[in-house]
This record gives sequence, structure tokens and C-alpha cells, in this order.
Amino acid sequence: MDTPTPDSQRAALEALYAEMRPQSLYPLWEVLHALVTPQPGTAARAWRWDYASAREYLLRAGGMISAEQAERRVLILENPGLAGTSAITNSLYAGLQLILPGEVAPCHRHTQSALRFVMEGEGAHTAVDGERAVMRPFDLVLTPNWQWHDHGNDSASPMIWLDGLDIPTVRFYAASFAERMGGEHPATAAAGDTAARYGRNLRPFLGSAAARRPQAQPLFHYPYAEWRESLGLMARSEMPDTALGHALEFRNPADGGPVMPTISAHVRLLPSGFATRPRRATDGTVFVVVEGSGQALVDGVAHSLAPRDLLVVPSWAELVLEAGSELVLFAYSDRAAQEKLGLFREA
Ligand code: GTQ
Repeated sequence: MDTPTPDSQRAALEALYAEMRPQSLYPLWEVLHALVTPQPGTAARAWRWDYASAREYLLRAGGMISAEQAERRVLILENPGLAGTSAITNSLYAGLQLILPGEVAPCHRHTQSALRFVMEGEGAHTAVDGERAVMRPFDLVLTPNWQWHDHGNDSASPMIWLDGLDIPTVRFYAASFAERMGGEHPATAAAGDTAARYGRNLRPFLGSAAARRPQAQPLFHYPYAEWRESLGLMARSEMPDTALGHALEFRNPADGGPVMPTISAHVRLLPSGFATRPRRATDGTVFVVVEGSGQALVDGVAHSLAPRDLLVVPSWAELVLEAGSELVLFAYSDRAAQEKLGLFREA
């Protein structure tokens, strides 16, 4: 090869690229550093949603379209850096769902895994494979991959919860299947039946009729009253972790791991006046403020935190959480998936 001048080399390469392009062939050396980065990079941004204004738009939508007609009446919390993707992080989705008194969101199932975290209202339900979980504020309810679910509200007030799903993950793998039953699933068990069988370090004998729930994902209701008590006891008995505060992860009793294959969820308590050390992690995370106030510094930018506010922190952003009054947070991320793939890191 002649030693080319930079200009003639560029011209020769561009001519080569132009010839290859119709055959869908491209030079790696032009893009390698953008593909294999030394540190995580994402277009996702940190963003805080004020609950009161989201709620107002959701209630207005409630006056215009029924849950039945919408199938799911939800306002999507889309990351402003991921416009057009309906994603809150690269791998996860978030939305606020409204069910008005007397309404039913019809029964369906899909390969996407979902969690519900109750924002307000009391007494509406999610039925999973025909068993109701009666929902109270800050309860966590799961609808795992391919389990039938419908939602209904027999109470006298509107019910709003946060939906967290792995929609972008399932889209990435092109593995979405969905089926519609419509209406409500026929009742299969009394409300609370599964929690009594699987939620207390017990399980029915495998293979017996009593073991009617899917073996890998039996439990689907984690009540606020229970997790809040545990977090409170923990906070009274030891010093907070410097990076996390007091933190407890929700787990799947079948294997002791994260609640679902693609989604991890946890709660934290930061004592009044406590500030975490700066921390980064590869799992972009969605937070809900349950109680208290304070602020989150994400890569040095402050986002104020008040009850029911929602915050997304992108992968590898530096996060400092500062509690004003005692701060209680719920959070979910794709850590469950990243750990299986050997990708999760924190610093
Ligand atoms: O309740 O099943 O926010 O299927 C998005 C997709 C909720 C649901 C969402 C869904 C659901």
C-alpha cells in the first residue's frame, strides 16, 4: 500500500463505504468508540414529575375516556431524553393508571412483567389469575409475565397507581405476546389466599392442589403495612448504610431473588437530616417519594422531593440523596436483569 495523504485516504475510504452501503456493510473503525464505551452512556436524563400536576391531567382524561374504552387509562412518564420510546429508562416503562369507582380495566395477559405501586385511593383491586389483591396506599402488587390480570374499583374514590413494566426490554428482544380475555377473570380464590400461603415463609406441598400458583412466581402482594414496619424497625436498630440509607429489597419467596426476572424493587428510609455518599449504579432507577421531603442531587443538579413525587435517575449518574424530614422512598430498576447478564456494577 502506498502511504496515502490523509485527504486521499479519506476520499478512498468514503468511496469504499459508498460502494458497500447498498449491501448493508459498514466499517467498524468509524464507530467502534461509540459502540464500546469505557463507561456507560445514555440519552436518558434525570427528571422529576410533580404528582399533583400529573394527577390533574389524569383525572381530566378520566372525564373523557373510560377505563374499558382505553383498555388501560394511563399517562406515560416518558424520559425527556428518550422521546418517542415510551421509556423512562432504556429498559423500563412507567405510567400512572387511574381507575374510577365502578370501572373495570379488562382482563389480559402479556409477556411483559409489571408492578403496581399505589399512589392514592383504597379498596380497588388488581386480580391476578382471578385472585384479588385489595390495594391500599403504597402497597406493591405484581403481575408477572403471562399471568392474567384485570383491575377494578369497588370503592367510592378514584384509585391511582404507578405501573412499572419492562416494555422496552421485551421490545428489545422482540418477544412481546399478548392475549385479551376481556371483562373480569372468573374468581379462583379469596382475596389474600396467596399471601397467606406464600407470604409468611410457608408454601403448600409441590404437586398438591393447594399449590395452584405458578411455582416460579407465586406471591404478588407486598402490603405497605408490612414493609413499612420492617423498615421502621431496621431504622431503630442500626446506623444507615452510607450509600443507601436503610434499604430493604422485595424478594420472590420461590428463589429468594428479585421480585421478577427483569425488575428489582426496594424501599429505603433516610433519617431526618441524613445525606448519602455519592453513588453510581448501572441500573437506571425510578423512585417514588412515599413520605418526607428532601432533595436528590443527580450529577450535581438538585431535584426537590415531596410526597408522591416521581424521579428517574439514569444509569451511572451520580446520586446523592438528602433527607430534610425522614424520607421514605420506593424504587424499581432493571438490576434483576443486569445481574443475570453479568452487567450490574455500582461505585
Ligand atoms: O395494567 O396491564 O401502564 O398492559 C401498560 C401496559 C399497564 C396493565 C400499563 C399494561 C398495563
